[in-house]
Amino acid sequence: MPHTTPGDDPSMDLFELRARIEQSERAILVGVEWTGPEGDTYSVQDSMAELSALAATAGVEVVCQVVQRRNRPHASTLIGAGKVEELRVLNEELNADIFLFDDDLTPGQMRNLDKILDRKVLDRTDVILDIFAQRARTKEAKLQVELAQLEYAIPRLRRAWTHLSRVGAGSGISGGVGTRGPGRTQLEMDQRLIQRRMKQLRKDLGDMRRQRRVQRSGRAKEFAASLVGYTNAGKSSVLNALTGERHVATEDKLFKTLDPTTRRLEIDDGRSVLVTDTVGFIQRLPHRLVAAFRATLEEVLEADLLLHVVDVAHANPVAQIAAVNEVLAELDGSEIPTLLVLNKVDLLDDAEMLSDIQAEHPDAIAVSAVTGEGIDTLRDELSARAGAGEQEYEFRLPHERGRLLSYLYEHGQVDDVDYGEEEVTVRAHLHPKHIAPLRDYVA
Ligand SMILES: Nc1nc2c(ncn2[C@@H]2O[C@H](COP(=O)(O)OP(=O)(O)OP(=O)(O)O)[C@@H](O)[C@H]2O)c(=O)[nH]1
Ligand SMILES: [Mg+2]
Repeated sequence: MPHTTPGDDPSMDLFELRARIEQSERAILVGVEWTGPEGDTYSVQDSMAELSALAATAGVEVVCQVVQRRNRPHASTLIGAGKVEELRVLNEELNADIFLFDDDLTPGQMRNLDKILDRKVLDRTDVILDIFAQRARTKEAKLQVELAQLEYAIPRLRRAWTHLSRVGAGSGISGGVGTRGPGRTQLEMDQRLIQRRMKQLRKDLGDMRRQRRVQRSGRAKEFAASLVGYTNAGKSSVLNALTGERHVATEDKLFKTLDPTTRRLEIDDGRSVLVTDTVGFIQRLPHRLVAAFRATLEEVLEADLLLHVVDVAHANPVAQIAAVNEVLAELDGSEIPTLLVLNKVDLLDDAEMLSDIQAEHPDAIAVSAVTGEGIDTLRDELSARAGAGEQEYEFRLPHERGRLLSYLYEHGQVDDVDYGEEEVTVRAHLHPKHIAPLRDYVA
């Protein structure tokens, strides 16, 4: 389904566009620079820049950013009481609609901040869930988002109630950030009903997953690669560059892609690989979201090879690589062979960062999905990996077993076919794992 944004759809009603702009909410972002013994791999500046991008993606205008240094969270308000009061006074002037915290807040902290600040208080997870709710297109993605929202909402139910009575549940755009998506309308039910709904969602998702597994097992086992990586790293762009088509929508926004898309890539005569593009990762990806999207992601992780796409033009690609590896570990995907794809090299002024990463990962391939640089090398590497472990065979197939020849075309690379009187002689490269139906015909 095509995705459109107000900026790129010329047919969009100007009226509607203006209405959206007028309704866009204004937020004050609040971050904490943790100075405790653990520190943070992600600097507070990077994290706030990312929160700002998340806010923009959710359609929220950032009016101001406030950072406090602390060595541990304040139990009841995360930041100190003096800072909270400072925020309240600041907002008498700015009159923002939302306080958006970069750190996740406990239900208690949210309630307390809510009361003192008298504005909508949201955290990072709220915004990520909101973006997912806005972007979910397929039935499965919608159910997964709803499940994640409900799980996140349950302990916060009382707070949600007061908000919903203020803004009107499920009213789409008018409810504003943090109130969108099916999950929010469900909040009007009592906790028991929500539990029942969650049970149903888990069952429906389980059914969908089983159904897809059946479909998958019927399919030929082709070499499969999955694109993984930080959100906005350029995964969809790399898929488009590899296939030479613009199948997958790309945008300079976070979490553009939610649903997996698979394309067959013909690499050289006969051999093809399946490449799947999917949802991106982010530092501190909400655990509940990972849990809800586990089904989607598990399928992605059944790949023979992961193409881990990295935006080398980003301020801190090394931290992003680490964040992705963390999520992969959480999903038990660390064991899958991985090829690092260093993308956006066209944006680099100095190659120092690139050579640092390459020193650490000598197999990494530098590419630009925009200029096409390095894409052929990536395709060759895919071809080599897909062919790795194949052996050369000669088969003598009886004429009536023509199906086996199709099987060979599908699973291996056919190098030569000679139609004799008695039989067909075929020379082919094939992985031994596909040899079973052909074993009797090896020459
Ligand atoms: N200059 C440059 N821009 C790129 C390159 N690859 C991707 N981009 C841009 O980066 C932005 C994100 O690209 P996407 O392909 O949507 O990234 P993604 O990883 O699929 O992002 P999500 O689906 O949101 O996780 C888009 O604006 C792309 O045009 C590249 O090699 N060079
Ligand atoms: Mg994408």
